[in-house]
Amino acid sequence: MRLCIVGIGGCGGHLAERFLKNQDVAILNRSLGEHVSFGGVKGLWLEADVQETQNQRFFGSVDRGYYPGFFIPHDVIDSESKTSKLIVDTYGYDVKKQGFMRQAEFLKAVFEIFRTDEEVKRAALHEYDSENPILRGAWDKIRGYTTLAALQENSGSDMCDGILFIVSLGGGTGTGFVNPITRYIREERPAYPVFVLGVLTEEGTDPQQRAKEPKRALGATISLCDLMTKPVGIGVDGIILVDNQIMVDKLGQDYSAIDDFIHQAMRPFVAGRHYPGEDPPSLAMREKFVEGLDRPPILVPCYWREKRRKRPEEELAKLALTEGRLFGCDPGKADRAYVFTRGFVDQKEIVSAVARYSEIPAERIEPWRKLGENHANEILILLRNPYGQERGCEVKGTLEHRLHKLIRMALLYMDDPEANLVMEGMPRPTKEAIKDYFYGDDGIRKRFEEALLKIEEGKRPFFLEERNIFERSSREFDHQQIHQTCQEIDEDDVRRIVQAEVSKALAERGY
Ligand SMILES: Nc1nc2c(ncn2[C@@H]2O[C@H](COP(=O)(O)OP(=O)(O)OP(=O)(O)O)[C@@H](O)[C@H]2O)c(=O)[nH]1
Ligand SMILES: [Mg+2]
Repeated sequence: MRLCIVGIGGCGGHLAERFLKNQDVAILNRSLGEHVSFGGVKGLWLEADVQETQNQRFFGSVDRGYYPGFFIPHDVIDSESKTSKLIVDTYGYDVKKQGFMRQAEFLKAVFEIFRTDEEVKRAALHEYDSENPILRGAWDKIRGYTTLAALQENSGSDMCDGILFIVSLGGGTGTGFVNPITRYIREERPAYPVFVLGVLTEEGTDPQQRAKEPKRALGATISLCDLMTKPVGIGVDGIILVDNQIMVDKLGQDYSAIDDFIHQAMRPFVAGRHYPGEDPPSLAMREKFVEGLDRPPILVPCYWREKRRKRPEEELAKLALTEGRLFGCDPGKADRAYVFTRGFVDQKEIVSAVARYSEIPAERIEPWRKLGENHANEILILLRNPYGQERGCEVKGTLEHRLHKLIRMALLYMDDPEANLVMEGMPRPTKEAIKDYFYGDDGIRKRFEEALLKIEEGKRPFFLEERNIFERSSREFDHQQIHQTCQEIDEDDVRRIVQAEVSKALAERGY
Protein backbone atom coordinates (compact mmCIF):
# COMPACT_ATOMS: atom_id res chain seq x y z
CA MET A 1 0.00 0.00 0.00
CA ARG A 2 1.43 3.34 -1.02
CA LEU A 3 -0.76 6.36 -0.53
CA CYS A 4 -1.06 9.64 -2.34
CA ILE A 5 -1.66 12.26 0.34
CA VAL A 6 -3.91 15.13 -0.69
CA GLY A 7 -4.36 17.83 1.94
CA ILE A 8 -7.21 20.25 1.26
CA GLY A 9 -7.55 23.65 2.96
CA GLY A 10 -5.69 24.96 6.00
CA CYS A 11 -5.68 21.93 8.29
CA GLY A 12 -5.30 19.54 5.35
CA GLY A 13 -2.25 21.46 4.15
CA HIS A 14 -0.57 21.51 7.56
CA LEU A 15 -1.07 17.80 7.98
CA ALA A 16 -0.03 16.97 4.42
CA GLU A 17 3.23 18.79 5.14
CA ARG A 18 3.95 16.31 7.96
CA PHE A 19 3.34 13.36 5.67
CA LEU A 20 5.28 14.70 2.71
CA LYS A 21 8.28 16.00 4.62
CA ASN A 22 11.59 14.97 3.17
CA GLN A 23 13.58 12.52 5.25
CA ASP A 24 16.64 13.04 3.11
CA VAL A 25 19.24 15.74 3.81
CA ALA A 26 17.79 19.09 2.82
CA ILE A 27 19.22 22.58 2.82
CA LEU A 28 16.90 25.58 2.75
CA ASN A 29 13.97 23.24 2.42
CA ARG A 30 15.20 21.81 -0.88
CA SER A 31 16.33 18.22 -1.05
CA LEU A 32 19.93 17.46 -2.08
CA GLY A 33 18.96 14.14 -3.52
CA GLU A 34 15.70 12.43 -4.17
CA HIS A 35 12.77 13.57 -2.05
CA VAL A 36 12.17 10.64 0.33
CA SER A 37 9.07 10.82 2.47
CA PHE A 38 8.05 8.43 5.22
CA GLY A 39 6.37 5.35 3.70
CA GLY A 40 7.24 6.59 0.20
CA VAL A 41 4.04 8.62 0.11
CA LYS A 42 3.62 11.34 -2.48
CA GLY A 43 1.08 14.05 -2.80
CA LEU A 44 0.08 17.69 -2.85
CA TRP A 45 -1.97 20.41 -1.22
CA LEU A 46 -5.16 21.83 -2.69
CA GLU A 47 -5.94 25.31 -1.40
CA ALA A 48 -8.46 27.97 -2.34
CA ASP A 49 -6.85 30.99 -0.76
CA VAL A 50 -3.78 32.41 -2.49
CA GLN A 51 -2.83 34.24 0.69
CA GLU A 52 -2.51 30.94 2.56
CA THR A 53 -0.09 29.61 -0.02
CA GLN A 54 2.03 32.73 0.37
CA ASN A 55 2.12 32.38 4.16
CA GLN A 56 4.12 29.15 4.08
CA ARG A 57 7.40 27.90 2.66
CA PHE A 58 6.98 24.15 2.37
CA PHE A 59 4.86 23.85 -0.77
CA GLY A 60 5.67 25.52 -4.08
CA SER A 61 3.42 25.99 -7.07
CA VAL A 62 2.76 22.71 -8.88
CA ASP A 63 2.36 24.69 -12.07
CA ARG A 64 5.93 25.92 -11.71
CA GLY A 65 7.17 22.38 -11.25
CA TYR A 66 7.74 22.41 -7.47
CA TYR A 67 7.51 19.31 -5.35
CA PRO A 68 5.78 19.09 -2.90
CA GLY A 69 3.38 21.44 -4.54
CA PHE A 70 0.18 23.34 -3.98
CA PHE A 71 -2.55 23.77 -6.52
CA ILE A 72 -5.43 26.22 -6.54
CA PRO A 73 -8.22 24.37 -8.36
CA HIS A 74 -10.49 27.30 -9.18
CA ASP A 75 -7.59 29.18 -10.79
CA VAL A 76 -8.32 27.19 -13.93
CA ILE A 77 -11.45 29.34 -14.37
CA ASP A 78 -11.05 32.87 -15.66
CA SER A 79 -13.36 35.34 -13.93
CA GLU A 80 -14.18 36.91 -17.31
CA SER A 81 -15.08 33.55 -18.83
CA LYS A 82 -18.57 32.70 -20.01
CA THR A 83 -18.67 29.76 -17.61
CA SER A 84 -17.92 31.94 -14.60
CA LYS A 85 -20.35 34.66 -15.66
CA LEU A 86 -23.13 32.18 -16.33
CA ILE A 87 -22.83 30.81 -12.82
CA VAL A 88 -22.77 34.27 -11.25
CA ASP A 89 -25.69 35.55 -13.33
CA THR A 90 -27.91 32.50 -13.00
CA TYR A 91 -27.14 31.34 -9.49
CA GLY A 92 -25.30 34.20 -7.80
CA TYR A 93 -22.23 32.11 -6.94
CA ASP A 94 -18.81 33.51 -7.68
CA VAL A 95 -16.53 30.51 -8.10
CA LYS A 96 -13.52 32.81 -7.89
CA LYS A 97 -14.45 34.04 -4.46
CA GLN A 98 -11.80 33.08 -1.91
CA GLY A 99 -12.55 31.39 1.38
CA PHE A 100 -15.87 30.22 -0.06
CA MET A 101 -17.63 32.20 2.64
CA ARG A 102 -16.49 29.38 4.94
CA GLN A 103 -19.70 27.54 4.20
CA ALA A 104 -19.81 23.87 3.29
CA GLU A 105 -22.91 24.29 1.16
CA PHE A 106 -21.20 26.84 -1.08
CA LEU A 107 -18.95 24.32 -2.81
CA LYS A 108 -21.69 21.71 -2.68
CA ALA A 109 -23.94 24.07 -4.63
CA VAL A 110 -21.26 25.11 -7.11
CA PHE A 111 -20.31 21.55 -8.04
CA GLU A 112 -23.94 20.52 -8.35
CA ILE A 113 -24.33 23.32 -10.89
CA PHE A 114 -21.44 21.90 -12.87
CA ARG A 115 -23.08 18.49 -12.75
CA THR A 116 -26.59 19.50 -13.69
CA ASP A 117 -26.79 22.74 -15.65
CA GLU A 118 -26.50 21.88 -19.33
CA GLU A 119 -25.69 25.43 -20.36
CA VAL A 120 -22.88 25.72 -17.82
CA LYS A 121 -21.55 22.34 -18.89
CA ARG A 122 -21.59 23.37 -22.55
CA ALA A 123 -19.83 26.64 -21.82
CA ALA A 124 -17.19 24.91 -19.72
CA LEU A 125 -16.62 22.25 -22.34
CA HIS A 126 -16.20 24.89 -24.98
CA GLU A 127 -13.86 27.07 -22.93
CA TYR A 128 -11.92 24.47 -20.94
CA ASP A 129 -12.35 21.15 -22.73
CA SER A 130 -14.13 19.80 -19.69
CA GLU A 131 -17.64 20.02 -18.31
CA ASN A 132 -16.26 20.35 -14.81
CA PRO A 133 -12.91 22.11 -15.20
CA ILE A 134 -12.22 22.81 -11.51
CA LEU A 135 -12.45 19.18 -10.44
CA ARG A 136 -10.87 18.02 -13.68
CA GLY A 137 -7.88 20.28 -13.02
CA ALA A 138 -7.44 19.01 -9.46
CA TRP A 139 -7.80 15.37 -10.45
CA ASP A 140 -5.28 15.78 -13.28
CA LYS A 141 -2.72 16.96 -10.73
CA ILE A 142 -3.47 14.19 -8.24
CA ARG A 143 -3.54 11.43 -10.84
CA GLY A 144 0.06 12.14 -11.76
CA TYR A 145 1.19 10.55 -8.49
CA THR A 146 -0.94 7.45 -8.79
CA THR A 147 -0.68 4.13 -10.57
CA LEU A 148 -3.35 5.45 -12.92
CA ALA A 149 -0.74 7.80 -14.38
CA ALA A 150 1.71 4.94 -14.58
CA LEU A 151 -0.75 3.11 -16.78
CA GLN A 152 -0.64 5.97 -19.22
CA GLU A 153 2.98 6.99 -19.01
CA ASN A 154 4.66 3.80 -17.89
CA SER A 155 6.37 5.62 -15.07
CA GLY A 156 7.38 2.88 -12.69
CA SER A 157 6.22 0.97 -9.66
CA ASP A 158 6.76 3.60 -6.97
CA MET A 159 3.44 5.24 -7.75
CA CYS A 160 0.59 5.44 -5.25
CA ASP A 161 -2.12 2.79 -5.37
CA GLY A 162 -4.61 4.72 -3.24
CA ILE A 163 -5.41 8.25 -2.10
CA LEU A 164 -5.77 9.63 1.41
CA PHE A 165 -7.53 13.01 1.46
CA ILE A 166 -6.87 15.03 4.59
CA VAL A 167 -9.31 17.76 5.60
CA SER A 168 -10.72 19.47 8.62
CA LEU A 169 -14.44 19.12 9.15
CA GLY A 170 -15.56 22.60 10.10
CA GLY A 171 -14.04 25.09 7.66
CA GLY A 172 -15.16 25.93 4.13
CA THR A 173 -12.48 24.67 1.76
CA GLY A 174 -11.60 21.16 2.96
CA THR A 175 -15.09 20.52 4.30
CA GLY A 176 -16.75 21.65 1.07
CA PHE A 177 -14.28 20.21 -1.42
CA VAL A 178 -13.84 16.69 -0.11
CA ASN A 179 -17.21 15.35 -1.27
CA PRO A 180 -17.22 16.75 -4.82
CA ILE A 181 -13.62 15.75 -5.53
CA THR A 182 -13.92 12.20 -4.19
CA ARG A 183 -17.16 11.67 -6.08
CA TYR A 184 -15.60 13.04 -9.25
CA ILE A 185 -12.67 10.63 -9.00
CA ARG A 186 -15.03 7.76 -8.30
CA GLU A 187 -17.06 8.46 -11.41
CA GLU A 188 -13.97 7.88 -13.46
CA ARG A 189 -12.44 5.13 -11.30
CA PRO A 190 -15.10 3.28 -9.26
CA ALA A 191 -12.63 0.81 -7.75
CA TYR A 192 -9.63 3.03 -7.06
CA PRO A 193 -9.12 3.19 -3.26
CA VAL A 194 -9.99 6.57 -1.76
CA PHE A 195 -9.84 7.22 1.98
CA VAL A 196 -10.47 10.38 4.00
CA LEU A 197 -8.85 11.57 7.20
CA GLY A 198 -11.21 14.14 8.70
CA VAL A 199 -10.23 16.27 11.67
CA LEU A 200 -13.40 17.35 13.43
CA THR A 201 -13.25 20.95 14.59
CA GLU A 202 -12.83 21.46 18.36
CA GLU A 203 -15.54 22.74 20.65
CA GLY A 204 -15.63 26.38 21.67
CA THR A 205 -13.32 28.71 19.85
CA ASP A 206 -10.44 27.73 17.65
CA PRO A 207 -7.27 29.79 18.09
CA GLN A 208 -7.62 31.36 14.66
CA GLN A 209 -11.30 32.22 15.27
CA ARG A 210 -12.16 31.76 11.64
CA ALA A 211 -15.78 31.00 12.41
CA LYS A 212 -17.83 30.45 15.55
CA GLU A 213 -18.45 26.92 16.75
CA PRO A 214 -22.11 26.61 15.62
CA LYS A 215 -21.21 27.58 12.08
CA ARG A 216 -18.32 25.11 12.05
CA ALA A 217 -20.67 22.46 13.46
CA LEU A 218 -23.10 22.96 10.58
CA GLY A 219 -20.35 22.69 7.95
CA ALA A 220 -18.93 19.59 9.61
CA THR A 221 -22.35 17.93 9.85
CA ILE A 222 -23.20 18.60 6.20
CA SER A 223 -19.87 17.26 5.00
CA LEU A 224 -19.93 14.21 7.25
CA CYS A 225 -23.49 13.41 6.23
CA ASP A 226 -22.55 13.63 2.55
CA LEU A 227 -19.49 11.43 3.10
CA MET A 228 -21.38 8.81 5.08
CA THR A 229 -24.38 8.47 2.77
CA LYS A 230 -22.82 7.90 -0.63
CA PRO A 231 -23.05 4.24 -1.59
CA VAL A 232 -19.81 2.28 -1.76
CA GLY A 233 -18.34 2.79 -5.23
CA ILE A 234 -19.70 6.33 -5.44
CA GLY A 235 -18.34 7.62 -2.17
CA VAL A 236 -15.11 6.98 -0.29
CA ASP A 237 -13.91 3.70 1.23
CA GLY A 238 -13.48 4.85 4.80
CA ILE A 239 -13.64 8.01 6.90
CA ILE A 240 -10.91 8.08 9.52
CA LEU A 241 -12.12 10.51 12.18
CA VAL A 242 -9.93 12.48 14.55
CA ASP A 243 -11.43 14.80 17.17
CA ASN A 244 -9.50 18.06 17.54
CA GLN A 245 -11.12 18.40 20.96
CA ILE A 246 -9.37 15.25 22.20
CA MET A 247 -6.13 16.52 20.69
CA VAL A 248 -6.54 19.92 22.38
CA ASP A 249 -7.23 18.21 25.74
CA LYS A 250 -4.11 16.13 25.31
CA LEU A 251 -1.69 18.65 23.82
CA GLY A 252 -3.16 22.10 24.38
CA GLN A 253 -4.31 24.60 21.75
CA ASP A 254 -1.24 24.03 19.62
CA TYR A 255 -2.03 22.93 16.06
CA SER A 256 1.59 22.32 15.27
CA ALA A 257 1.98 19.80 18.13
CA ILE A 258 -1.42 18.30 17.29
CA ASP A 259 -0.48 17.83 13.65
CA ASP A 260 2.83 16.20 14.60
CA PHE A 261 0.91 13.83 16.84
CA ILE A 262 -1.76 12.96 14.25
CA HIS A 263 0.95 12.23 11.73
CA GLN A 264 2.83 10.07 14.22
CA ALA A 265 -0.37 8.15 14.97
CA MET A 266 -1.00 7.50 11.28
CA ARG A 267 2.54 6.32 10.57
CA PRO A 268 1.82 2.61 11.19
CA PHE A 269 -0.88 2.91 8.51
CA VAL A 270 1.25 4.58 5.84
CA ALA A 271 4.61 2.98 6.71
CA GLY A 272 6.40 0.71 4.28
CA ARG A 273 8.82 -2.03 5.46
CA HIS A 274 6.18 -4.69 5.92
CA TYR A 275 6.71 -8.12 7.41
CA PRO A 276 6.95 -10.66 4.58
CA GLY A 277 3.52 -11.49 3.24
CA GLU A 278 1.84 -8.68 5.17
CA ASP A 279 1.87 -5.96 2.53
CA PRO A 280 -1.63 -5.56 1.16
CA PRO A 281 -2.16 -3.21 -1.76
CA SER A 282 -4.57 -0.33 -1.09
CA LEU A 283 -7.19 -2.20 -3.08
CA ALA A 284 -7.15 -5.08 -0.58
CA MET A 285 -7.37 -2.58 2.27
CA ARG A 286 -10.32 -0.91 0.59
CA GLU A 287 -12.10 -4.24 0.26
CA LYS A 288 -11.50 -5.04 3.93
CA PHE A 289 -12.82 -1.65 5.03
CA VAL A 290 -16.09 -1.87 3.10
CA GLU A 291 -16.65 -5.63 3.34
CA GLY A 292 -20.30 -6.31 4.13
CA LEU A 293 -21.25 -2.62 4.06
CA ASP A 294 -23.14 -0.53 1.53
CA ARG A 295 -21.99 2.81 2.97
CA PRO A 296 -18.50 4.00 3.89
CA PRO A 297 -17.51 3.15 7.47
CA ILE A 298 -16.28 5.51 10.14
CA LEU A 299 -12.86 4.37 11.29
CA VAL A 300 -11.70 5.52 14.70
CA PRO A 301 -7.94 5.48 15.16
CA CYS A 302 -6.50 4.31 18.49
CA TYR A 303 -2.76 4.79 18.81
CA TRP A 304 -0.07 3.94 21.29
CA ARG A 305 3.68 4.04 21.25
CA GLU A 306 6.06 2.85 23.93
CA LYS A 307 9.67 1.95 24.54
CA ARG A 308 10.65 -1.36 23.06
CA ARG A 309 10.39 -4.26 25.44
CA LYS A 310 9.71 -7.97 25.44
CA ARG A 311 6.11 -9.14 24.95
CA PRO A 312 4.68 -5.68 24.26
CA GLU A 313 1.33 -6.83 22.84
CA GLU A 314 -0.77 -6.65 25.99
CA GLU A 315 0.19 -3.10 26.93
CA LEU A 316 0.05 -1.79 23.37
CA ALA A 317 -3.49 -3.05 22.81
CA LYS A 318 -4.75 -1.99 26.22
CA LEU A 319 -3.36 1.54 26.16
CA ALA A 320 -4.26 2.21 22.53
CA LEU A 321 -7.87 1.22 23.17
CA THR A 322 -8.24 3.16 26.41
CA GLU A 323 -6.01 6.21 26.50
CA GLY A 324 -5.08 6.30 22.83
CA ARG A 325 -8.42 6.97 21.13
CA LEU A 326 -8.29 9.85 18.69
CA PHE A 327 -12.07 10.04 18.62
CA GLY A 328 -14.44 9.07 21.41
CA CYS A 329 -16.04 5.65 20.98
CA ASP A 330 -17.00 2.35 22.53
CA PRO A 331 -14.51 -0.17 21.05
CA GLY A 332 -16.83 -3.05 21.94
CA LYS A 333 -19.38 -1.73 19.45
CA ALA A 334 -16.95 -1.92 16.52
CA ASP A 335 -17.67 -4.67 14.04
CA ARG A 336 -14.06 -4.98 12.82
CA ALA A 337 -10.60 -3.86 13.87
CA TYR A 338 -7.65 -3.31 11.53
CA VAL A 339 -4.39 -3.40 13.44
CA PHE A 340 -1.14 -1.88 12.18
CA THR A 341 1.99 -2.33 14.25
CA ARG A 342 5.59 -1.21 13.95
CA GLY A 343 8.31 -3.08 15.79
CA PHE A 344 8.65 -6.63 17.05
CA VAL A 345 5.13 -7.78 17.68
CA ASP A 346 3.77 -11.31 17.63
CA GLN A 347 0.82 -11.71 15.31
CA LYS A 348 -1.24 -14.15 17.39
CA GLU A 349 -0.54 -12.31 20.62
CA ILE A 350 -1.55 -8.92 19.24
CA VAL A 351 -4.82 -10.27 17.85
CA SER A 352 -5.75 -11.90 21.14
CA ALA A 353 -4.77 -8.79 23.13
CA VAL A 354 -6.89 -6.52 20.90
CA ALA A 355 -9.77 -9.02 21.14
CA ARG A 356 -9.49 -9.07 24.94
CA TYR A 357 -9.51 -5.30 25.41
CA SER A 358 -11.99 -4.42 22.68
CA GLU A 359 -14.36 -7.39 23.01
CA ILE A 360 -14.28 -7.78 19.23
CA PRO A 361 -14.08 -11.48 18.21
CA ALA A 362 -10.57 -12.45 17.08
CA GLU A 363 -11.75 -13.49 13.62
CA ARG A 364 -12.86 -9.90 13.03
CA ILE A 365 -9.43 -8.48 13.77
CA GLU A 366 -6.91 -8.11 10.96
CA PRO A 367 -3.28 -7.47 11.82
CA TRP A 368 -0.55 -6.01 9.58
CA ARG A 369 2.94 -5.75 10.98
CA LYS A 370 5.74 -3.52 9.82
CA LEU A 371 9.33 -3.09 10.86
CA GLY A 372 9.77 -0.19 13.24
CA GLU A 373 12.44 1.87 14.89
CA ASN A 374 15.11 0.52 17.21
CA HIS A 375 13.77 1.86 20.43
CA ALA A 376 9.98 1.82 20.13
CA ASN A 377 6.95 -0.28 19.37
CA GLU A 378 3.81 1.32 17.98
CA ILE A 379 0.26 0.29 17.31
CA LEU A 380 -2.58 1.90 15.37
CA ILE A 381 -5.96 0.22 15.59
CA LEU A 382 -8.68 1.39 13.22
CA LEU A 383 -12.04 0.48 14.75
CA ARG A 384 -14.82 0.12 12.21
CA ASN A 385 -18.09 1.83 13.16
CA PRO A 386 -17.56 1.70 16.94
CA TYR A 387 -20.97 3.04 17.91
CA GLY A 388 -24.63 2.07 18.02
CA GLN A 389 -25.54 1.82 21.70
CA GLU A 390 -29.08 2.79 22.71
CA ARG A 391 -28.83 6.07 24.65
CA GLY A 392 -25.08 5.93 24.05
CA CYS A 393 -25.37 9.62 23.25
CA GLU A 394 -25.84 10.28 26.95
CA VAL A 395 -22.50 8.73 27.82
CA LYS A 396 -19.58 11.11 27.61
CA GLY A 397 -16.66 9.78 25.60
CA THR A 398 -18.74 7.86 23.03
CA LEU A 399 -18.94 8.64 19.34
CA GLU A 400 -22.69 9.02 19.70
CA HIS A 401 -22.22 11.67 22.39
CA ARG A 402 -19.87 13.78 20.30
CA LEU A 403 -21.84 13.58 17.07
CA HIS A 404 -25.21 14.06 18.76
CA LYS A 405 -23.89 17.27 20.26
CA LEU A 406 -22.46 18.37 16.92
CA ILE A 407 -25.73 17.81 15.07
CA ARG A 408 -27.71 19.58 17.80
CA MET A 409 -25.46 22.57 17.46
CA ALA A 410 -25.85 22.52 13.68
CA LEU A 411 -29.62 22.60 14.14
CA LEU A 412 -29.43 25.51 16.56
CA TYR A 413 -27.35 27.40 14.04
CA MET A 414 -29.87 26.72 11.29
CA ASP A 415 -32.57 28.27 13.47
CA ASP A 416 -30.53 31.33 14.29
CA PRO A 417 -31.70 34.21 12.07
CA GLU A 418 -28.24 35.69 12.25
CA ALA A 419 -26.88 32.66 10.42
CA ASN A 420 -28.43 34.16 7.29
CA LEU A 421 -28.29 30.88 5.41
CA VAL A 422 -30.71 32.02 2.72
CA MET A 423 -28.76 35.03 1.64
CA GLU A 424 -30.42 38.21 0.48
CA GLY A 425 -29.29 39.33 -2.92
CA MET A 426 -29.05 35.85 -4.42
CA PRO A 427 -31.23 35.09 -7.47
CA ARG A 428 -34.65 33.74 -6.60
CA PRO A 429 -34.11 30.13 -7.81
CA THR A 430 -30.98 29.88 -5.65
CA LYS A 431 -32.77 31.29 -2.64
CA GLU A 432 -35.64 28.86 -3.17
CA ALA A 433 -33.30 25.91 -3.60
CA ILE A 434 -31.22 26.79 -0.53
CA LYS A 435 -34.30 27.39 1.57
CA ASP A 436 -35.70 24.07 0.48
CA TYR A 437 -32.36 22.37 1.11
CA PHE A 438 -32.21 23.60 4.69
CA TYR A 439 -35.81 23.98 5.77
CA GLY A 440 -38.00 22.15 3.22
CA ASP A 441 -40.22 19.17 4.07
CA ASP A 442 -37.40 16.91 2.99
CA GLY A 443 -34.64 19.35 3.92
CA ILE A 444 -31.58 18.68 6.02
CA ARG A 445 -33.15 20.25 9.10
CA LYS A 446 -35.66 17.44 9.17
CA ARG A 447 -33.07 14.84 8.27
CA PHE A 448 -30.69 15.95 11.00
CA GLU A 449 -33.54 15.70 13.51
CA GLU A 450 -34.20 12.17 12.30
CA ALA A 451 -30.50 11.39 12.63
CA LEU A 452 -30.59 12.56 16.27
CA LEU A 453 -33.43 10.14 16.97
CA LYS A 454 -31.58 7.29 15.31
CA ILE A 455 -28.48 7.99 17.37
CA GLU A 456 -30.59 8.01 20.53
CA GLU A 457 -32.06 4.64 19.56
CA GLY A 458 -28.60 3.22 18.94
CA LYS A 459 -29.22 2.73 15.21
CA ARG A 460 -26.54 2.77 12.60
CA PRO A 461 -26.18 4.28 10.15
CA PHE A 462 -27.93 7.42 11.33
CA PHE A 463 -27.63 9.46 8.14
CA LEU A 464 -29.48 7.63 5.41
CA GLU A 465 -29.43 9.64 2.22
CA GLU A 466 -27.60 12.58 0.77
CA ARG A 467 -29.67 15.69 0.14
CA ASN A 468 -28.75 17.72 -2.91
CA ILE A 469 -29.37 21.44 -3.36
CA PHE A 470 -30.05 21.84 -7.06
CA GLU A 471 -30.05 18.32 -8.44
CA ARG A 472 -33.43 17.47 -6.98
CA SER A 473 -34.87 20.75 -5.86
CA SER A 474 -34.62 22.28 -9.31
CA ARG A 475 -36.95 19.55 -10.50
CA GLU A 476 -39.26 20.04 -7.58
CA PHE A 477 -39.04 23.75 -8.11
CA ASP A 478 -40.15 23.49 -11.75
CA HIS A 479 -42.96 21.23 -10.75
CA GLN A 480 -44.09 23.62 -8.05
CA GLN A 481 -43.93 26.53 -10.44
CA ILE A 482 -46.09 24.79 -13.04
CA HIS A 483 -48.57 23.82 -10.36
CA GLN A 484 -48.71 27.38 -9.05
CA THR A 485 -49.09 28.87 -12.54
CA CYS A 486 -51.97 26.49 -13.31
CA GLN A 487 -53.73 27.49 -10.13
CA GLU A 488 -53.34 31.19 -10.74
CA ILE A 489 -54.76 31.26 -14.30
CA ASP A 490 -58.49 30.73 -14.58
CA GLU A 491 -60.39 29.37 -17.57
CA ASP A 492 -61.35 32.79 -18.96
CA ASP A 493 -57.70 33.81 -18.92
CA VAL A 494 -56.75 30.74 -20.89
CA ARG A 495 -59.53 31.39 -23.43
CA ARG A 496 -58.44 35.02 -23.84
CA ILE A 497 -54.76 34.06 -24.29
CA VAL A 498 -55.61 31.40 -26.88
CA GLN A 499 -57.96 33.75 -28.77
CA ALA A 500 -55.32 36.48 -28.83
CA GLU A 501 -52.67 34.04 -30.10
CA VAL A 502 -55.00 32.70 -32.80
CA SER A 503 -55.97 36.21 -33.96
CA LYS A 504 -52.28 37.17 -34.08
CA ALA A 505 -51.38 34.11 -36.16
CA LEU A 506 -54.30 34.73 -38.56
CA ALA A 507 -53.37 38.39 -38.94
CA GLU A 508 -49.76 37.41 -39.79
CA ARG A 509 -51.07 35.19 -42.59
CA GLY A 510 -53.20 38.00 -44.03
CA TYR A 511 -56.68 36.90 -42.88
N1 LIG B 1 -5.44 19.75 13.90
C1 LIG B 1 -5.53 20.88 13.22
N2 LIG B 1 -6.71 21.50 13.08
C2 LIG B 1 -6.76 22.64 12.37
C3 LIG B 1 -5.61 23.20 11.77
N3 LIG B 1 -5.98 24.33 11.10
C4 LIG B 1 -7.31 24.45 11.28
N4 LIG B 1 -7.80 23.43 12.04
C5 LIG B 1 -9.21 23.16 12.42
O1 LIG B 1 -9.96 23.16 11.22
C6 LIG B 1 -11.01 24.13 11.26
C7 LIG B 1 -11.16 24.75 9.89
O2 LIG B 1 -9.97 25.40 9.51
P1 LIG B 1 -9.22 25.18 8.14
O3 LIG B 1 -8.81 23.76 7.95
O4 LIG B 1 -8.11 26.19 8.10
O5 LIG B 1 -10.36 25.53 7.10
P2 LIG B 1 -10.30 25.41 5.51
O6 LIG B 1 -10.58 24.00 5.09
O7 LIG B 1 -9.03 26.01 4.99
O8 LIG B 1 -11.55 26.27 5.07
P3 LIG B 1 -11.75 27.88 4.97
O9 LIG B 1 -12.77 28.15 6.01
O10 LIG B 1 -12.27 28.08 3.58
O11 LIG B 1 -10.43 28.52 5.20
C8 LIG B 1 -10.57 25.09 12.35
O12 LIG B 1 -11.67 25.69 12.95
C9 LIG B 1 -9.87 24.17 13.31
O13 LIG B 1 -10.80 23.47 14.10
C10 LIG B 1 -4.37 22.52 11.93
O14 LIG B 1 -3.32 22.90 11.45
N5 LIG B 1 -4.41 21.38 12.66
MG1 LIG C 1 -8.58 28.00 4.60
